Amino acid sequence: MSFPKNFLWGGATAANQCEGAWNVAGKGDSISDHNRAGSRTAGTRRTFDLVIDEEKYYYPSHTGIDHYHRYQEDIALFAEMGFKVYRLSIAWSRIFPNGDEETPNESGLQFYDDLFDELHKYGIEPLVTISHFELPFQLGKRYDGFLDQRTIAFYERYATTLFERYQDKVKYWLTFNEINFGTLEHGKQINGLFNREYTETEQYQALHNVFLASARAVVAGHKINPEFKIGCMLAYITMYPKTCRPEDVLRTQQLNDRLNYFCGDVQVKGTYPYYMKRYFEKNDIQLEITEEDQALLKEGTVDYYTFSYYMSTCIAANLEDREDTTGGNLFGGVANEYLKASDWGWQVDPVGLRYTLNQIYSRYEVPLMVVENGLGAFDQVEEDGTIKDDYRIDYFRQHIVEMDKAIDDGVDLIGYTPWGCIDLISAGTGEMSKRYGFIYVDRDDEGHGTLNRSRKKSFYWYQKVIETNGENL
Ligand code: BGP
Repeated sequence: MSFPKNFLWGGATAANQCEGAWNVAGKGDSISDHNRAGSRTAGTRRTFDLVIDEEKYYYPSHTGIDHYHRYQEDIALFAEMGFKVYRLSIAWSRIFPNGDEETPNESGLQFYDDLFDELHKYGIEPLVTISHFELPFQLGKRYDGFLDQRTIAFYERYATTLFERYQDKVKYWLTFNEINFGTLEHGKQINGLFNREYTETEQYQALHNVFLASARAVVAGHKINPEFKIGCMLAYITMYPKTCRPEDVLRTQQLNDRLNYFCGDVQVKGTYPYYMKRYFEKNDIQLEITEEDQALLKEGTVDYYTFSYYMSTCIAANLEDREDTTGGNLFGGVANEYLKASDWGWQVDPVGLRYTLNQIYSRYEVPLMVVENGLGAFDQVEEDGTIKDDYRIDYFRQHIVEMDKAIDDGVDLIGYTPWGCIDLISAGTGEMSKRYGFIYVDRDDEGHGTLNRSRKKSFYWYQKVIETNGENL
């Protein structure tokens, strides 16, 4: 086994999918509180069907799994599994309820202070996503989110507030979750674009402002504490050519550049890559990128690279330019006949993880972390209360084997935080029944249930994995 001694084993969640307590202690509403997620399609379910509705609140983030009130119990369970690290996000609207206030909300800050203390009690290192799909709703409403440059300053104030407050409690930070979703037609809402129709120019301008916000945070964070490790986070959907026809291979390269590489290139290398400049020219996308912006991007490059990995997809030459993503895999593409899919159509590809780790590392040569990976599945509670999720154990075992091989290949992989280590609300479907956890939460899609926690079979399995540093799979 090649896992280094200090390898960061753990798990990951996001505030809006688990905390609940959506309007408690001064919290404002966020875009996730207005997100009508998850329309169903035959047999499978759609994901990231983000529709923001101004008037109504759809998303079950209101109660989540009530982690806000039960975090002590949950952290005790993480500790029992032996977590070295716990990836969580801070709800921006707990700290700045509308996003544009001058002073932060003290009770919001206090909540995370207590949570970090609880983690440190067990020697668990927090890994904090500063913004995970939950822009304060008013920033979208009043400013069109990141399309307005003022939002960059609001984000910087928010990030700086966190850095100052938690400088002795948090070392690992991520500026934005799955930042490359902002390149997708159906992903622009995460940057606060939901008031009207937006042009592609506006969409990329908003994303540019997100890059600037991230860079400003990196610069500010390093000033506050030079020990901080501040990273980027991308949704990486590995792409293979459908056939070895050169046209398919070329098309794969083009889409892979734009959807997988682009944001990482900006955040790790600090410059816009040539292929995007050409894409903008060809599509009449005119962005305002000043010399100052360019200098800032260079200065604010990240310390490490993290990504979510759930699936790979296949690309054929005749696919449209902006993908139709309503099929199984999130970035579109066609099915891979050699792989099986989850119940939600995501094609499971453990070997692809080794390939991906090598691909990313050869490009950047900075430390990598897999901060999301996992199998969304329907779990069955037996009469005696046990949950025998062998399918989940199989999934993780295969992925961990491939991570091990990637480390052996020479990749500097420093940690692994499986997604939804405790069952939570799915971002894509807005439901509970797409479960990822080692810990079961008694709650159904309609919001019924005791919210009691219980250990699945995979809980004990992962505990052994961590205890033996990946030896006992
Ligand atoms: C990622 C998001 C997470 C998480 C995960 C699983 O894209 O960063 O928030 O939800 O996907 O997706 P889903 O919940 O749709 O199964």
